Amino acid sequence: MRIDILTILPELLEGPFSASIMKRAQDKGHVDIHLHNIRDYSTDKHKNVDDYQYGGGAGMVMSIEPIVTIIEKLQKERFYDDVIFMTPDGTLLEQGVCNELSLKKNLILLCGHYKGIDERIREHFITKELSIGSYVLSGGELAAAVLTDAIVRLLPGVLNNETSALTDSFQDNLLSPPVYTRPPEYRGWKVPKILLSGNFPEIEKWREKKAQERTQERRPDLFDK
Ligand code: 6GU
Repeated sequence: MRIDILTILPELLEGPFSASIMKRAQDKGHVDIHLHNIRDYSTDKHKNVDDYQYGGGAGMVMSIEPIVTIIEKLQKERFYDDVIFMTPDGTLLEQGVCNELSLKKNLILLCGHYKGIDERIREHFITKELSIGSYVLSGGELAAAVLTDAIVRLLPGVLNNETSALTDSFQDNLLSPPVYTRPPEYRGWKVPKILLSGNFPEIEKWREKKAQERTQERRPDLFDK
């Protein structure tokens, strides 16, 4: 899979992809992540990438030209399944969307900033708009990092059996049950006896019950699904 991220702050995205699972996924060739600095495509003499909005009002708007230049350059090189705009007014990101996107071959993620992007970019190039939650971030970069991480960990070969994405919270609309490791007792706080019993069918039942209780308590919206 290939992911091209269009941003005015590429340095914000270098960190999240240079460690742990995301780094290994790239090193092993499961994903190819390319960062593009929108400013490099500005033809403005000051390398501006934003401008005042027509009709007046506070807040700058990201200009159409540099963004269209990169998108069209990339689309000439290969077919893109989706051109995704990261914006707080997009569709709320959920596991199902991540699962679907993990099956695609090439994606473009555009990180929004300022008051937004010239609406004509959305009309003519954007195929999906995604938000990562009901709060406002300074820009779409961290959201793009979240989306990329959520997709990449689903790619075959990225996780091993032990960390398999199939047992993640949300894959079955259930939160994970509590987990414990050694020691069996710490300051008098004991690990539930059942987990030390070696009775695996009973342990599985216990985990299922705890997962259901936790989901009902914390995320009744998921439980109803
Ligand atoms: Cl995708 N962008 C911004 N700027 N804020 C957000 C968001 C995206 N998702 C939630 N808040």
